[in-house]
Amino acid sequence: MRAPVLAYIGLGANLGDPVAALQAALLALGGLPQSQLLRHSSFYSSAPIDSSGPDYVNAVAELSTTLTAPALLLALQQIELGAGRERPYRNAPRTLDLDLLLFGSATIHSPALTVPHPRMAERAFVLLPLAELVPEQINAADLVAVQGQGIWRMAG
Ligand code: A4P
Ligand code: MG
Repeated sequence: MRAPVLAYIGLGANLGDPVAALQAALLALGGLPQSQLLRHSSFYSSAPIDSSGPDYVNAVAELSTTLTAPALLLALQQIELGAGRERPYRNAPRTLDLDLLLFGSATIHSPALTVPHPRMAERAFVLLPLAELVPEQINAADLVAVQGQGIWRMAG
C-alpha cells in the first residue's frame, strides 16, 4: 500500500450560504475513502479577486490520504458537483470550489492538474489559512506581498 501523503485543500464559496457549504465540504472530505481529515484552518472572508459577486468564505483543510493526486482531484470535483457547483465561465461565482494546493512535496504538471496550485502564492485567501496549518511552508515575502488584500478571520 502507498504511504499516506499530507494534502492541503483550499475551500472557497461565495454563493448561497458559503459557511454552510464549507462546513458540509469538510464533512465530505472527512468521509473520503483512504483518507483522514486531520485539521482545518479558521474561516476567512474576503472580497472576490479576479472574480465577482458577494464576498468569499475560504479555508484550508489538511488531509492524510493514500489516494493518488488525480484520484483526489476527481473526488474533490465530485464534492463540488454535490454542492451544486456550476461552471458557466472561468472564475464565475461559485457555491463551492475545492483546489488541491499541495500534495506532499509533489510537483505535478498534467493537463488536468498543476500542483502546487499555480496561483496560491499570490492570494491572501490561500496563504493566511494555510499559514495557520503549516507556517514553515509559507514564504514570508509572499505573505508581505498579499498584505494589501482585504481579508479577515471570521469568529468561531
Ligand atoms: N486544475 C489544475 N490544477 C488544479 C488544482 N491544483 N486544483 C484544473 C484543482 N483544480 C486544478 O478548475 C478548472 C480546472 O483546473 C479543473 O478542471 C482542474 O482540472 P475549476 O475549479 O473548474 O475552475 P475555476 O475555479 O474557475 O478555476 P480555478 O483555477 O479554481 O480558479 P482559481 O484561480 O482558484 O480562482 N477570490 C476570493 N476572495 N476567494 C476565492 O476563493 N477563488 C477564485 C477562483 C477567484 N477569486 C477568488 C476565489
Ligand atoms: Mg477550482
